[in-house]
Amino acid sequence: MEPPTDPQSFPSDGAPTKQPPPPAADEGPHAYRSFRSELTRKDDDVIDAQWAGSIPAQYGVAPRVRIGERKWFNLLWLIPIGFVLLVIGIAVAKGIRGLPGVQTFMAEYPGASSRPAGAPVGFPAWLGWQHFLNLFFMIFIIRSGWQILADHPRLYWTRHSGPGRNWFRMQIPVPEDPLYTAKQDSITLPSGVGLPGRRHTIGLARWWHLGVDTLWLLNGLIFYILLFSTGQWLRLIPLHWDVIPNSISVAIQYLSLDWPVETGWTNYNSLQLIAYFVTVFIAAPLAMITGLGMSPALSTKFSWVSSVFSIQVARSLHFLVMCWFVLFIIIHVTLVLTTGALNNLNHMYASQNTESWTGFWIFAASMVVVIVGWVAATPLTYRYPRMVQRIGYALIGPAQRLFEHIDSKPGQYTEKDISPYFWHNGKYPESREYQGLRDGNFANYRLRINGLVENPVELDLGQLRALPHHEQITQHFCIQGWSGVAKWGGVSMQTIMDLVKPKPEAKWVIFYSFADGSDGGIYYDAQAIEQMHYDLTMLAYDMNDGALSFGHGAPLRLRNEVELGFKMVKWIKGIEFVESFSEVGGGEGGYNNDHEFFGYSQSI
Ligand SMILES: Nc1nc2c(c(=O)[nH]1)N[C@H]1C(S)=C(S)[C@@H](COP(=O)(O)O)O[C@H]1N2
Ligand SMILES: [Mo]
Repeated sequence: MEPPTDPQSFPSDGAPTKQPPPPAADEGPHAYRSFRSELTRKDDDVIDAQWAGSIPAQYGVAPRVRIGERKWFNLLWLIPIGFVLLVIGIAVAKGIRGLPGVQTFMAEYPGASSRPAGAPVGFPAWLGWQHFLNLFFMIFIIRSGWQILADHPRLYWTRHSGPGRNWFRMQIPVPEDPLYTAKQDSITLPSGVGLPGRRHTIGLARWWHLGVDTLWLLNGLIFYILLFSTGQWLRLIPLHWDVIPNSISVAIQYLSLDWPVETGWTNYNSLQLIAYFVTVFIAAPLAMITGLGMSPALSTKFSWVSSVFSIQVARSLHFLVMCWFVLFIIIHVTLVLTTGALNNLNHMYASQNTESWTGFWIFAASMVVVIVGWVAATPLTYRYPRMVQRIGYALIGPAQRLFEHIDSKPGQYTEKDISPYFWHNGKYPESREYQGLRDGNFANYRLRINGLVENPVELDLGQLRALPHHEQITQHFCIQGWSGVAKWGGVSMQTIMDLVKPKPEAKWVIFYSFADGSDGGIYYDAQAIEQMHYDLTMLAYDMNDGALSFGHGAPLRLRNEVELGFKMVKWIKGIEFVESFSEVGGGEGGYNNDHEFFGYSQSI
């Protein structure tokens, strides 16, 4: 096909649509004009009632788990059930403890493996510091994690995250409305629980989560290094099979309310040892691995892993790891405070094995820091969201940037992997201009591609369809956590680049939508030009072998499979090549970045 050089050479067929405003005299033909003037900055960088288009609070339902096909178990029942089980456990333990067989067993296995040769006694100061930092970081990680979960309050074991497939939900069943969006599905958490707290603050929650994760992992790495270089690891890893009978013995002692003598200074009891081992060496690494398992860039790169271990398996496991940590914290704190609190607090907070109050006061001071951090985090985020975004990016950016250059191969999915249900998301176009085009079956649609290119063009759908056809079956990763596989048909961005010939100074590609974003002003997103050359970056006009539907972005949307869904602009009206996105819109690299503090690139 001859590349159309004169943008005016494709006259409209005269259907009644609202014409774009005539070009200003100094801007030349409208094909050369930018859509930048239709963008808005965020008025005020604070979070208040106007947040996310004044999204109203919406409380979900108490968490519940699916049993069988359609029965749901309300997890609040675990509270009375747990209590009854505890009472029964105590009765059973008290009953059997006097039995001769049990007594012989407990005499043989008093509750701890012998202290490994060479294992140090006591706790060094660094351990106390790391213990505190770990706790401090985890508060923000867990709270922001809950906020992220609340943005799509459902969990699945399959990548096809459709209605009825969730095994866990904190939301009513998905309504019938075919255009119901994942954003509508998000819920509000009770105040003080989620971080930052308001409904749909996932952008900021992610900076907290990923930013503090970086610090937590760094702390953990130092912990591992020190553990292994000081011999402390000997106290934290079960080295003999007798930990199993010993831990059963300890469980009987706890449950029968005749507790084992606390010996943590020299040697943990076996149940304690197993709990610490699981937390340090299984749960913590699993938290990181399952976290990374949700990354679009890594999932398309390591397709052999993600084909089995899908984003939803990762997300569900990530949630269960959180449950383990929360349960651990509750039991651990209870036991620390009930098995000789002063002595225990001295161990971890004052590195001494005495009954003095020193450890208690250091602990109390550390709790003040924790409480202040807990209480201040939300108001601080509401007042300085841009700062949270910047600091979060400074912390996680270096790791995230490693994954931005992943040009994945097609072929991970086939027709049989296509999801029966694909969530809708975002704000639908409402403009008369778009409505007119849609009424005319997009006959008057023109895609305007300009900016720093040698050959600006306007293409109608016929011309787009005449370009070499590109097809791919890929998985969508929404920042909110849902996913779905679809087959996309259209034009590779490489083909578009060959046609328009970007100038060397073009570094970013802006995609403009017909639709407004939630705060007004049109939706747009900036994409790194490097990613526009990738195999899996395309403009789609077809989805699952039919023309792209209204809800999914008709007539044209972007697919860029190394990034999260919000970057894939739907209802595209224009593409502009620029040197830097800082002069476009609010200057942050996209609508969600300007208005909801997302990042300009989100490969994880
Ligand atoms: N114009 C526009 N494009 C958009 C959005 C939007 O709000 N407006 N939402 C984005 C988000 S958050 C996602 S997850 C995907 C959803 O695409 P889908 O509705 O086809 O699933 O579109 C993206 N593109
Ligand atoms: Mo999304």
